[in-house]
Amino acid sequence: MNKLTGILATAAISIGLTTSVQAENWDMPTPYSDAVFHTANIIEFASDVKATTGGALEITVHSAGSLFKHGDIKNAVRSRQVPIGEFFLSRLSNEDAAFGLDSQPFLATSYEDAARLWEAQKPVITELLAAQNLMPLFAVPWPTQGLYTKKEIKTVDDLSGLKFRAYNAALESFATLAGAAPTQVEAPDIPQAFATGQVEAMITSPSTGASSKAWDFLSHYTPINAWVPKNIVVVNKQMFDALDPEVQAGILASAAIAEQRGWEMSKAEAEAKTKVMQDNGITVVEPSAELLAGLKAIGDKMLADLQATASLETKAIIDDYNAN
Ligand code: PCA
Repeated sequence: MNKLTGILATAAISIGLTTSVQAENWDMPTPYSDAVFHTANIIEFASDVKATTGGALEITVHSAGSLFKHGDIKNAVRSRQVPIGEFFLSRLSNEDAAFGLDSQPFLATSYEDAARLWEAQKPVITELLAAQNLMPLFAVPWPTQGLYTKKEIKTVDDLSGLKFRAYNAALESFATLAGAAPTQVEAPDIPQAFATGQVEAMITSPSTGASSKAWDFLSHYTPINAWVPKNIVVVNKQMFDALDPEVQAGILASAAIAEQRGWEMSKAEAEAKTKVMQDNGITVVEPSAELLAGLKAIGDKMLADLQATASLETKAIIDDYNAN
């Protein structure tokens, strides 16, 4: 028995699987396609929940924005249209800058940084979400974010005027400050947006580069390693609180395992998916010192702007993170 099966078996025994419970079914909307490791991790989470709750709770995953559009998932959970869902955490930065810190350029750029930042963010985010009757279950990072273009980018000036795909407000500001013209496009719509000329450059992970087959529509990847953003899975607190304590324990045990497994999957992806892109003909270019300096200057400006308006709690996250 491996460690994971052991933990699950212990959880299953501790909740007394012999008692017959009325099985409950939960629909779970997620934004990304089945080809994405986050979705694979969530499908395993759902199967772990079934095991740890002795079949008392079954979660049906609806991927790629098929049940609710990405932008509607949080409110669907909040309003109890669904009990559970996944979304890109920094999308909530318009509610509070605390949610967006993992997308602040060059604040946390490695998995170690990202783990420390999540530790610092978690208590504040938990409280902010609780005020909306939401509870975080687990958060998993994407690999570091790199630059995708149709030509080599040597300096920030080379980005000037490019139609740029964005996925949140921070990336939109970053692109604007770099002189590019951002447009919001959801991940499953990337190939179409490039094919129709709506966009011609983007910043995202090697995972999304590979799952959207970036080689079909661009030629260069520059690993600027600018930030490590996370997806979060949240549950409606009222619906969670209404469950039997044993079922709650099964969900929490499965969530802890999913978080650990997700971070490992993400680490494995970074290199593997960069290779997939290379194998498909994309040129991987190490960023020039000049490009990095220019992008970091934009990050500095964004951080100063963020700190000028952030709440005391959010500023404390940054101080905590920088102190450790
Ligand atoms: N992929 C997602 C979010 C961050 C990432 O690496 C996307 O591009 O939408």
